[in-house]
Amino acid sequence: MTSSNAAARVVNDTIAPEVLTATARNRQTIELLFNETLDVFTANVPFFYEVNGGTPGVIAAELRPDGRTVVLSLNAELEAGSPFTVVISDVQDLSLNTIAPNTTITGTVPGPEAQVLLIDFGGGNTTLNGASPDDPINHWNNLTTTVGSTSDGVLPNLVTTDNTATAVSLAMIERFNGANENGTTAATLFPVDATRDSLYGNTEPFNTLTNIFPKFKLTGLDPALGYNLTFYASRTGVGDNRTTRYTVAGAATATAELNAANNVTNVAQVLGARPSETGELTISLAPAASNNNGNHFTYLGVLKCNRRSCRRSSPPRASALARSPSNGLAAACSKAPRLSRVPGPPSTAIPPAPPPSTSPQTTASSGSRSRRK
Ligand SMILES: [Ca+2]
Ligand SMILES: [Ca+2]
Ligand SMILES: [Ca+2]
Repeated sequence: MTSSNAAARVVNDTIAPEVLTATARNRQTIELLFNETLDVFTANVPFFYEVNGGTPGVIAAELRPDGRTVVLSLNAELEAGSPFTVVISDVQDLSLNTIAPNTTITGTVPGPEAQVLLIDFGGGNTTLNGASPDDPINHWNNLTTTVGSTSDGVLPNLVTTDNTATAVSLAMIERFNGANENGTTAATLFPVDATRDSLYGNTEPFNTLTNIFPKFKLTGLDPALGYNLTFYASRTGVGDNRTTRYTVAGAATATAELNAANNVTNVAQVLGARPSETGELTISLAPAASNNNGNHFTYLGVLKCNRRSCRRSSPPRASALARSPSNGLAAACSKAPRLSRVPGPPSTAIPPAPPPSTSPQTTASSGSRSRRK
């Protein structure tokens, strides 16, 4: 090979691949992350992986498009909350270096408290258990206009990301106006069918409706636990500010804000929200003070709800309270971990916004403030 052979993609790789992490996506699916691109023919051999000494069995191994992640499918469920071990042999990198024999890595199966709910708010592009950029095996709940444009509709028994039915339901209190399909298709936080659409509210008249302040509640929650709520919304192709303030009311009240205008990567979060004594969290949308849209549109495209352990025997320390004096929910469950994977402003940094103006503001001064939602 000469120095002009710049097209050569693999140059003298003599280092064997290594496994970095093992993550149980649900009780029958383990994801292995390797430190380099693997040879697909060896990576996809189920026989090269052994979980917990062979029980449950590995019935499929699939290298994902990133070339470094292998998804193992098991023939039985792992025990929730328990550690597991994967032993790997004979898997090779692109230069056919073989992983060290009996390479072992461990992980922990999510416990029953690590319940995760994903809700896609929007129109007809519902999110199923299909391809997604972040995790292809998540199961979703879809709130479309059929329920979301009513003030008494219920989406019962939400399923977790591993498709376990729960006692948690979503009950509408005040309707959304309708669905908007103009969200981003470039986000990687959630599947395209979740980010491209949203349900919206408005204050000035739109679609013959005025002062639409959407409001709903999650019921069937555990009053003893804390919940991390992540809000996402995207509305592309606009030049104004369309910030929504999400208010979460349970044992206490907290708010978070997100500007949907041209948003791709940002989220808003309320961490450690404690439900009411009856197990409910009520979530309401209103335009934030910074929202200067002519209709004061508000949006919700995705809601992610992580149930977290919240030890009542460990009351929040004074220092934690002092850091977030305006956020009773976060302070009430200071043990709740942050969702460090996603960017966006933490809710505890956002001061409460003033109540929204329900009267029409001055006439839109620019044609760019279109009458389109
Ligand atoms: Ca290598
Ligand atoms: Ca959707
Ligand atoms: Ca959506």
